[in-house]
Amino acid sequence: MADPVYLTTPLYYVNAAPHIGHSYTTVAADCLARYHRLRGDDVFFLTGTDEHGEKIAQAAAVAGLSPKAFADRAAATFHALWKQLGIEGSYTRFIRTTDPDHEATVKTVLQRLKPLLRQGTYRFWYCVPCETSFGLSEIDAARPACLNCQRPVSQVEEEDYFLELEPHRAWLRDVIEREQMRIWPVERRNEVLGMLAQPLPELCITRPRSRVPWGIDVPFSPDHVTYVWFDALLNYITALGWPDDPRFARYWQEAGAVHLIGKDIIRHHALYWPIILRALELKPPALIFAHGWWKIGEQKMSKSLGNIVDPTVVVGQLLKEQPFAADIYRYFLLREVPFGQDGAFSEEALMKRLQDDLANDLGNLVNRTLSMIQRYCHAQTPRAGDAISGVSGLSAEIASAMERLEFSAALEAIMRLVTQANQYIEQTAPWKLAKQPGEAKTLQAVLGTLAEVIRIVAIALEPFMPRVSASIWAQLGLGDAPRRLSDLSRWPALTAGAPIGTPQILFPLPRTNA
Ligand code: ME8
Repeated sequence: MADPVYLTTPLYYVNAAPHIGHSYTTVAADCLARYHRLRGDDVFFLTGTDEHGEKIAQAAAVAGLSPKAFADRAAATFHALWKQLGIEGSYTRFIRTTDPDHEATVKTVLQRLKPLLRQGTYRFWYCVPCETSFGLSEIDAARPACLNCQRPVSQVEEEDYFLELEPHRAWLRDVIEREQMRIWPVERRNEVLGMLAQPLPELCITRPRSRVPWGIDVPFSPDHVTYVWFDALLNYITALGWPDDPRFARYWQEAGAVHLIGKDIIRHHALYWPIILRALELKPPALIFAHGWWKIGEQKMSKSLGNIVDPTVVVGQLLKEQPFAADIYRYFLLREVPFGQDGAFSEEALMKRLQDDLANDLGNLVNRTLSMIQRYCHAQTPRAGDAISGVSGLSAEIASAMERLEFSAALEAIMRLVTQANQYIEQTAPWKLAKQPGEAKTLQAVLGTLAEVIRIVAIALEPFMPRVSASIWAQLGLGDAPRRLSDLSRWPALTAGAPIGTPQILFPLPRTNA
């Protein structure tokens, strides 16, 4: 039976349209989900939207809509983007925190945890854009600014319910140190261990309805709604039908959750979340990967800062001449910056990847090979000769990179094989062989070898560029045959004599006179 895998993205706030940062986490999660499926694993891939809280209520008021109507519209924007990027249909569920099953889960959890909660007065600084509170002593009252985003914070005093975190500090440190809950990359793990070196303040998990009316009801207090972060984190178990659905046992307990997030929300995922789970007698996630930030200049790209690049503009306008625009964008995101580090987005960097890696290397390899098979082999797959040197290690290299979520390293390995195959074309010069009647067999073997390399590249690229992969597959004449990771190390695998499909230019570039 296939191994279960549970992968999640954050639930994005619906206060504004998604930008590159949001697409980054979801593209990465989709890539990982597709990789596991290619391996034959049984994947539950979850994404969705976070729809309660002050900042959504404020944004809805500005738009002149009810919070729910506003959230409906925003959730549709996320759906549309995932469709454009080839992700719709890959996720198992798109959860919204306003979904009835989620609201029911939150209320059940609150009832269960009630004996652990303390009611009291809460005085704090609050940053609405970050939906995050800070202790009174944490912020300089003379210049009250958010520790996260540096925007103004306001002081609040109210009656709320609290969950104690401090009694959990010792075991949580232990669980992280023993790698029972892995935090990657190591800089983020160290950051969390640093947080755990200090006493942990209580977590306030409610808001007075009088101040924040847009939230999930607290079943034992009509005057309160649930704090948006407490609500949102629970989505990860709602989606699996906690507590009784067999999917919960399979994907949470057996597989162990893999949460992909940005480093901005590491505290919520690596401190609050495992503690809430422990209070419910559930095990912590298996892995939290907190990737870096896409920046514009020195600043984090952020909806509330307004310095965003819209993925639909990149795909729909910058790359509008490209038949595989979304895949080019996916390739850029995953290849340009090692997962875990910060990166800068620029149009020049995107275009350079398109020109160098994709058009000149990958596109050229596929098109030259298939055109030559058409011309010299009656459009029939020739029998391959020996594999070129880069083939044998590829499968292990990809496995080891993907195990560590090093997407850029996996792509680098694939593109190295592409470069080698192009060099092989130059060395063997099939167009010369074609002019020498005595070399007909060699010509067939060379083109057969290249066809096998392209087959391997198409499989390996599936998680990263699913539509390009499908096109190469069709051009090889492989139609509906499944792509499987285990076939990466088969040589040869193509049926000699079978017809190829119609060659198509993958990445057409305008001709330059240079
Ligand atoms: O925090 N670079 O939602 P959010 C890279 N609702 N990734 C970025 C990014 C950037 N500049 N900006 C955003 C929330 N992201 C909560 C989450 S989860 C139960 C609740 C990505 O809309 C990254 O994944 O602010 C980051 O963690 C997430 O979007 C924050 O999205």
